[in-house]
Amino acid sequence: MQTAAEPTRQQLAQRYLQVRAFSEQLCEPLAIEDYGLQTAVEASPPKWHIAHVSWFFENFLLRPLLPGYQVFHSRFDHLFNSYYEQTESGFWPRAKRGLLSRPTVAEVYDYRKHVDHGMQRLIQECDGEDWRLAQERILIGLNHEQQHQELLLTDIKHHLAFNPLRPAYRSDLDTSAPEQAVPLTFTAIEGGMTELGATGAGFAYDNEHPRHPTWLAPYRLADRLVTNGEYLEFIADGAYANPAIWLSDAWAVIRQQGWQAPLYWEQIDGSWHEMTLAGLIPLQPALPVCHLSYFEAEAYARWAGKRLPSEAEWEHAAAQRPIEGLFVDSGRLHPRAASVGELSQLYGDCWEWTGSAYLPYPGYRPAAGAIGEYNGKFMCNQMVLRGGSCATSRDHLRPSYRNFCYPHERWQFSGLRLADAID
Ligand code: AVJ
Ligand code: FE
Repeated sequence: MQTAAEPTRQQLAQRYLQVRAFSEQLCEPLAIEDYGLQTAVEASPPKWHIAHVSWFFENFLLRPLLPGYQVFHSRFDHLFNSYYEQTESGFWPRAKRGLLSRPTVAEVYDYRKHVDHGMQRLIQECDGEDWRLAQERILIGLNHEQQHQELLLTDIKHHLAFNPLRPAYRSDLDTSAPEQAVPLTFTAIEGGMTELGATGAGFAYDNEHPRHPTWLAPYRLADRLVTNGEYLEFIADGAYANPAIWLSDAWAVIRQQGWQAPLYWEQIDGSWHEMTLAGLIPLQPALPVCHLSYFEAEAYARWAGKRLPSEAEWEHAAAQRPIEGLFVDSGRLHPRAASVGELSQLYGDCWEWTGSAYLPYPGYRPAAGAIGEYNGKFMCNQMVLRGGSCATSRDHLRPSYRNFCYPHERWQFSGLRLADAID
């Protein structure tokens, strides 16, 4: 008998097709020339993403679990393994993903078809103990592909913004905003004993486990994200020229990189513009500030007399609320202005930097083998972001979801919400 939580083979096959189709849909606006670009070490070529997500299914499902499976190409495991050390193949250096004209885009789509074919067969034929494992891994593989769908958009934005023509990914996107943001208000939250982490209902990554108790002092969370208009005041106050405002590591990056504003902001004839997936647009003060590093989010919060929420504070507030907001499903691909009400924009729009280091929860154990490298080995020197963005799929998120980035990184759709103590 199937339990409610366990999809049937047919449901899984359908889900697989849906998720795979969305990756291809996201690539439709691309020109062939766009597919191979890598404009930063962390921004991979679209062609690589398309191949890597297929490799993930090939390596973790088809090779170990589908009898008679023939790999599409004997070297693709080397080219499209991202970072898994516990494999025979090793991997091509991340920084050089953009230097490979072959396989061609057409060949990468053929690879994709080959893997899809194998996966359909696996979903029909696999059984017994193998099927248990396969089901688990298919869910990881689908969630993995959804992560790369967000990265596809994030990286395409980076590649197009690098180009002085500032080309649009799609010129038909709605990036409109009201003249003024809703006033900044705060919601008081009681705190006390609470639990953090995945509840066990539905899929979660290993880094959301184990669920564990934690204590929270009473706190306040802003009812919306910090806006471009507010961040402009920070800039106008001379923030980027004032070392007193910044953490030491932040100031070093600011000096070295010459940062003067968030990523994708530029001044044209004295007026601020912002590069978006719809191309370059005048900066709109009511929209959330996006593409900030942790360094900028943390400094802004302190400058504003506030602080970043901890991930426990964020999750405690979010777990009691519906997962509603602006996701990739809307097709806007740019954050929108907040609406009036409590804790607007909690999900979607922009990932929210928290003040929490990305660390294992008490008792966390990564799985054995290469699959255990998925999240666990990154639990050092990164910070947690919560809530998803306008580039995240709605059904990829849950209250316990933990994203993570290095504190200087700002190419993802990352913004901030202020927090404060109750006095
Ligand atoms: C959670 C976005 C930091 O980009 O490495 C993709 C997502 N994990 N493939 C990353 C991920 C494995 C991950 N981030
Ligand atoms: Fe990956």
